[in-house]
Amino acid sequence: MSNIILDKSKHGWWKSAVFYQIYPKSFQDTNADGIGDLRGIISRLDYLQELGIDGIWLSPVCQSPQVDNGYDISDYCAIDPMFGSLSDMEELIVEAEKRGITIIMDLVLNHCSDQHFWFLEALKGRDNPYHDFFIWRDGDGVTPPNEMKATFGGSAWTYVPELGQYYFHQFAVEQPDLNWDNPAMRAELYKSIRFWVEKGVGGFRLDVIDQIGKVADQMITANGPRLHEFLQELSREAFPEEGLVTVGEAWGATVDSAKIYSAEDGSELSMVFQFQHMCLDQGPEKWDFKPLYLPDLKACYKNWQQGLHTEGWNSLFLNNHDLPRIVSRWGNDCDEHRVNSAKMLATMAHGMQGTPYIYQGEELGMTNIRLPIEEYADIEIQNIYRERTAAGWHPEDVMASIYARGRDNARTPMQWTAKDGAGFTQGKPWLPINGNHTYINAEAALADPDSVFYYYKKLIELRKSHEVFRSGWFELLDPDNEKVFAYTRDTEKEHLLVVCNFSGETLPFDVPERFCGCEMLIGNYSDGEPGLRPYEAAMLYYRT
Ligand code: TEU
Ligand code: CA
Repeated sequence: MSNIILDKSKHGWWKSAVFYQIYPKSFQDTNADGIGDLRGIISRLDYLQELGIDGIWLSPVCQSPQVDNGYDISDYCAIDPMFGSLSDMEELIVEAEKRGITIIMDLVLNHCSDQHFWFLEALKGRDNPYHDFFIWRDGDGVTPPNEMKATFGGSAWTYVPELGQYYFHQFAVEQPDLNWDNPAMRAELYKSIRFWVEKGVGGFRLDVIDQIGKVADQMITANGPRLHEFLQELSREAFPEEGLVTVGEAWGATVDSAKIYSAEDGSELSMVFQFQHMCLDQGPEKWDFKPLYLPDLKACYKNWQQGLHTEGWNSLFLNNHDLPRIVSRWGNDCDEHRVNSAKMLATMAHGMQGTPYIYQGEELGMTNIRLPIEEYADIEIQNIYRERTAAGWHPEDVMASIYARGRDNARTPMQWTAKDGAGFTQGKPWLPINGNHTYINAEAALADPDSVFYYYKKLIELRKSHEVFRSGWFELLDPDNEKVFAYTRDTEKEHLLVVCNFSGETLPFDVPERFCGCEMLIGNYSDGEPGLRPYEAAMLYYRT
């Protein structure tokens, strides 16, 4: 079956699309330096076309000292030489387009790198024109302006003795926050966005976009008072084209604010990444994790599915480069259940309303990894290990948190083959490759008609050929059931039932009468036995 190619000039085309996230450092290396690169992505476009995706969200490839793997940009209009050249990027855009794939770049607009020309200038003096591109407060180097903490540990204020001032940073010390209250700064950002639009980029993912309106003095990070004003200006100045797709990362989004972000008039963004479902199995901090209570997840989805229906647009994701692998988190990554639980989770997510995002390796059922602390590369992991052990935590407990929640779980190299280097590199990979690449890899998946890969391919095809996925109304069945997640989607003409067993047990399940005996669109067990077997998932469908 050849892929259905969407008309991408029209507002809203993304409602029928499925995107795929590439974390370039870990996708495909072509020059044996152990780091993925743009030519590597070009060489794998046929694979992505086979999967059937419409667009690639490419994590940052701009010039960067790589303190936070490219989320610390030192030049918004240059490609980091580690990834290749500007002409490689241009070739990627053209080659992807030939295969019906749009490139979506990652914009990091809340902060930049401390090596950016703007910051280097800002350090030269209070009168420098770039000084006000950042957020400064006078101080003595002993007591920071307030108690705010940075996400990657320590105070959110770092002192510069030469200036007698602190600068504000919500993330690492090397990621100074940009001052959005300065219109000259905003205008510079818009210019660099236009640079990429003119190169043919089809859209953007906007890093921590809900934090650009921060008010450092009032300790406000997300959802600042000028946030929506800034977003509307950004949209007017940088994204005037109808067909550009924009997705904002917004940990602080609620159903109500998502309606504003994704308003149908296109005044802000196409959609947001909201994280309420991703926070259900953690304590007040992400490192303090607890088991998922399935009724909470179901209630959360119900709230979003019904809340945004016809009033906004959501994204659907279970993984990204900051999150642990979903099959290890909510599925079961032991050999017996890995494949079925990976398919079950995909069924749950892809049956809903919104635009699905698949994170590299998710379509293979890639799993979490456990490494000794010194082998982790992530700045967040290293910092939390240092902070918690210094505060008296037992190292084993800290490691347990890192195994469960650490970002490097998602960042180990893509597993292409069973060979040494996993077909990812011929050199030494920048982060260890998961040992299970000997049997979890793309080559094996492509040779097995029952693989997780082909299951995702089919889910993508179904979304494109059945309107109900795009517009059907969501109803939750059996909300208190702790092991089964079942819901329906209905349009006037089309009716869909999605059933997912989140447990390793065989359970009874009564198919609602109207779905009895109707077509099974997809399922992870091939025969039609009654009852729900371990991690069984199915979609039943009829038309009226
Ligand atoms: O992440 C935003 C964010 O707050 C968290 O996901 C963060 O990465 C961390 O896991 C919280 O514990 C975005 C990017 O996706 C992330 O990779 C960057 O490190 C971060 O912004 C800073 O740019
Ligand atoms: Ca390389």
